[in-house]
Amino acid sequence: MRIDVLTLFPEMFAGVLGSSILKRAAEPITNPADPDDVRSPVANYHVTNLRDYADNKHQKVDQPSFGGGPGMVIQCQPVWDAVQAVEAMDDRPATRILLTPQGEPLTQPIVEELAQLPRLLMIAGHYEGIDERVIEKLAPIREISVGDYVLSGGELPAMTLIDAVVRLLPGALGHQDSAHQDSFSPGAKRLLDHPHYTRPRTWEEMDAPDVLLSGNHAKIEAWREAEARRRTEERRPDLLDNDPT
Ligand code: 9WO
Repeated sequence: MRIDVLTLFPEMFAGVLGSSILKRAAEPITNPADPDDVRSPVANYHVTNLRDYADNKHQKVDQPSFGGGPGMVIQCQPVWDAVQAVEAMDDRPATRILLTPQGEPLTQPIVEELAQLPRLLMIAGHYEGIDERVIEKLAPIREISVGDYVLSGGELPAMTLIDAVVRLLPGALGHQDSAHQDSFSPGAKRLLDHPHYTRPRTWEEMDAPDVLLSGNHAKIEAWREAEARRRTEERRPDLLDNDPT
């Protein structure tokens, strides 16, 4: 999958895209048994500065809002030109996504849907937002929100979406199956996760549950399922509504 991001703050992305699973997903896949067997990364990231597409020598891309009010609005032209230029860099059709509090709420089923696509192009607004006319002209474009709060820009939501999608790509994760056992994954019955424990068995006079050390895997699975259900009922009963399972 190719992932493009258009932003006024490209420097925000280096740490996130250069760490952990997102970093590993962008590295070539090598086969220790056959050093000649080198495959393409499962993901490629291309972060573009919208200022590179300003049409003036000051690289200015924003103007005061028509109608007044505080703050600046990103102009249509740099956004439109950047999308055209970046889309032409690769043959695969890009699904356009705008990160905005006005978008559809992001859920795990949407993440799974996006993970099937060959290419995502994310636009992160900043300041007061982007001129509505270019959003209209970019149709079809998916407007997505990662939560009901206002941030200073769409960059952190773009990184959130990249993280959620890339960890699902085949080969991106250490353990191939673990992504599909997660809370909210379709096969996982939309429960919260069960609690986790590790060594030492006793810490500060608190014992890990005996069942987890019993070696009885059927019993362990049943305990985890019951704990997941109990925590979901207690903390997020909304997730169980209309769900007969
Ligand atoms: C500011 C504002 C102030 C009062 C009432 C509503 C308001 N909405 C906004 C607003 O949307 N500001 C944006 C800041 C402009 C464009 C980028 N910004 C942004 C994106 N903030 N938060 C997001 C975002 C994106 C996706 N998911 C959650 C939040």
